[in-house]
Amino acid sequence: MRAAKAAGSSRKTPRAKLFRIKVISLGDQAVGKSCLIKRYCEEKFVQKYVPTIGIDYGVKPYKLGDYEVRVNLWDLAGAPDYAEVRNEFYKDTQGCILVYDVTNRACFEALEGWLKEAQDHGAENMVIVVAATKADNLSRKVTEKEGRDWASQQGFPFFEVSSANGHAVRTLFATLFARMLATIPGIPKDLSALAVQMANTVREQEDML
Ligand SMILES: Nc1nc2c(ncn2[C@@H]2O[C@H](COP(=O)(O)OP(=O)(O)O)[C@@H](O)[C@H]2O)c(=O)[nH]1
Ligand SMILES: [Mg+2]
Repeated sequence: MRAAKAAGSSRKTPRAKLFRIKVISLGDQAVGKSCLIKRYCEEKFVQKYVPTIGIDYGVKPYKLGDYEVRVNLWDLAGAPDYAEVRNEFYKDTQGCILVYDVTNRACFEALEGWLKEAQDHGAENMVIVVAATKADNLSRKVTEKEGRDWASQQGFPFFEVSSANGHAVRTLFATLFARMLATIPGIPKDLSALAVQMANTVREQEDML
């Protein structure tokens, strides 16, 4: 009796089944890649620009039903001299955020080049979304329609976001993760269904703000 009780009390609740997914961000320097990751992972925003040297990294675990999904986010330095570092970090990547800043036309035009680089590194295996950052800033040089049209020509979801006030950041990530979990081999069907549900809930919550 006592033995059975001891055995029972030492039994831990079963661990959530863990899945790791990897996301990278691509885009010109200073478009707001690190801030987007920081906003999502830490719910923080820093005004001061600290250029990424090589790599910036964020991790965000979240629970979906009986599963835990651990997202590893890599902000790859935009400077061309970091090409070697970027090559290494394309490996095993299942998701990619193409980032431009709505206040800077050149970085919007640079998206083609970034997409080409991603394609050269196996983008056919990646889920890609487009993030138009700094939507809070009034000195805009790229209209929402231009961004949306470009993304839809490529077949990518599009989000205007602000890391400064958090606008649409959670929706972007939840949508990206739902798409990734629907395509990564070996992901259980119920987990991908939960991710879609979560993306819909987050979108509804953010739409109401
Ligand atoms: N107003 C505004 N500024 C932003 C936003 N996101 C980033 N920034 C600013 O843009 C600069 C570059 O951001 P950072 O994330 O380091 O760019 P990265 O080089 O692409 O990683 C920083 O000074 C940020 O404070 C945003 O959503 N709104
Ligand atoms: Mg950075």
